[in-house]
Amino acid sequence: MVHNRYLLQWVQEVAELRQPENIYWCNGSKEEYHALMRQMVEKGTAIPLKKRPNSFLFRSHPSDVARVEDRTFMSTVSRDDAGPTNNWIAPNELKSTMVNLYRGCMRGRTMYVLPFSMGPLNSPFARFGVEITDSPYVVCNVHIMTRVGNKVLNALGSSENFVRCLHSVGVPLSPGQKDTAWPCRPVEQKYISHFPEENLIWSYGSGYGGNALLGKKCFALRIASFMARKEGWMAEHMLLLRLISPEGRCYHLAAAFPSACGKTNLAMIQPTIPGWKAECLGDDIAWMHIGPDGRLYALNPETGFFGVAPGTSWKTNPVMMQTLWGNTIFTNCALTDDGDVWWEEMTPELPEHLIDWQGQDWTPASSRKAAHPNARFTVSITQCPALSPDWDNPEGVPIDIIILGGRRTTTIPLVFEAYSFEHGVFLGVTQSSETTATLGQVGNLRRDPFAMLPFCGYHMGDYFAHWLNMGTRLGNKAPRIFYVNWFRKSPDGRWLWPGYGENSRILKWMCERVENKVEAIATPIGLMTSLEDLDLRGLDIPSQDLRELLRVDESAWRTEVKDIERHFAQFGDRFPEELRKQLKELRERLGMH
Ligand code: GTP
Ligand code: SPV
Ligand code: MN
Repeated sequence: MVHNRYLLQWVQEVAELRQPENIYWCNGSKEEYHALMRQMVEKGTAIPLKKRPNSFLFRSHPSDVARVEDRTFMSTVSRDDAGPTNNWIAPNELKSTMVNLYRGCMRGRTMYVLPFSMGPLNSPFARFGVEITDSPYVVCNVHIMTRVGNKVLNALGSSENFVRCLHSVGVPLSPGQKDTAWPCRPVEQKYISHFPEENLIWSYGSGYGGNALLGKKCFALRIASFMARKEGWMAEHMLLLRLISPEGRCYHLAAAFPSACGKTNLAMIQPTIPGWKAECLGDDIAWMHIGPDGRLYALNPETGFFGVAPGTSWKTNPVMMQTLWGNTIFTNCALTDDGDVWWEEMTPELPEHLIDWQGQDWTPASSRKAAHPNARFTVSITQCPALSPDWDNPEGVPIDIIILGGRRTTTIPLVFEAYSFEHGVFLGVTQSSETTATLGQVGNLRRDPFAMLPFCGYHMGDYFAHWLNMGTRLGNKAPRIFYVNWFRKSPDGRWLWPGYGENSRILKWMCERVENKVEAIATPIGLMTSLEDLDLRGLDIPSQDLRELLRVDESAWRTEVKDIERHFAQFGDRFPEELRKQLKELRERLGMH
């Protein structure tokens, strides 16, 4: 029995408008998960994989394969509060549009009510939500990605303090009508709407990833970043990692890279340098608070990985390959003839025959990809063999190092360090990346401040000020800030840096900087390492590539400055003066006057 009257009343209101055939309160049990999966197998929407225990393949509709940023809205009462980087519609107008879409949208379907917690239930930093959805696929995914069910309901008690997360695929069924394998609306009819002033999310028309698993980007980043600013903490698009030196010293790292730029891979790094070990704490989201000792503590509010499949292999990410042994949901991967999944670069050799992500025959002669480039797996973090014992520590872990980065084929060196926390914020504000399949268009340069461009729940100028303010509060206990770029290419298109496990060499340099064990070289863009101070033992890279990786291309940087000035111009009078000062200093160091 549910006693929370706020929840009961909301569920009743939602059901009145949306007219589901029945209402199912999720208890969060394994049995519930299996029963829903069984139903989806019977319907033909889930394909059981013979080769992986308790694992299933789903194929989405070809129009519903990734987050839809153009259809994502931050609906604050005042337009200015959403800022220049968010799509905005006035709450009244957006709600009236969506009420019309929602009317009767669950006819012929079950409405699932799924209480969940972002963060460990015993953590003072946990925040609760309830997702109402008509997609059993979403329920199963949220089961893996968060803490769900009765235990959350009990912890919530009679409190009104939960984020209302409403989701519908938007495809009612008339009596006797057969459902499609992946019901959804066409792109221009999808809405991923946030009402941060009301702790409310309304999602319509998509069943995929961040559009539909509302605890993730919608709540744990957009709504949470809004809460965090008000309450004095941070919700960031960051992986969390513990690095252990040969002497046994632990370092905690948080890294913000844009979507599909290597967070999951770095979170699971297997250091190639002798004696160093790594433990995974999280791969996508970090909630950070200032602890009683004045340091910055971070926790991962999720319990699962929703990771990019293509590119994951025994060579690049063996820890993830082990994690995926079973109990995994695969979406938009290819199916092998013996009943396993496959995706591009998973194996050195191409399979002779596959069923591709759209259900068509595929052979190496086919000119198209077998898996969708944004094909993903959903798997519990507890299956990760490199999981840190502190992954669900209710207080989080103290952060020593913040890493920023992105995918840049030119200009940005392999690694450099910020001169100060304020300079680090400047680096975050100017963070940039070439776009990937997560966004449809591949290869365009975009500024993605702190990898939060699509996820900041309020005016980005205020967000930058909040970062600076956190730095002031942290003072000399603030983490050190570094910038990395694993993605440099030669003019003929080769990766200049081997990446993956070899990135541990760069992380080691960062730890040595924290310990003041190595000097750094002052350059116009920041503090850099000499070649001698990088541990490159056992690595076979042409020295000219190494020099290129660490070169500050001043003329390219002067062009970069012009782009940064255009970027700054959009934020208007909420833009912190400190950042203009940082830009001025960069110009001066580059000899621009
Ligand atoms: P989201 O889940 O979308 O937030 O992505 P993510 O940031 O977790 O990225 P992920 O780790 O899944 O990596 C995305 C792509 O980058 C994959 O194809 C990886 O193989 C590739 N990648 C990751 N790390 C490296 C690296 O060090 N070097 C190179 N060259 N590629 C990398
Ligand atoms: C991302 O795009 O950053 C993801 C995938 O992690 S999704 O959850 O779909 O947003
Ligand atoms: Mn992500």
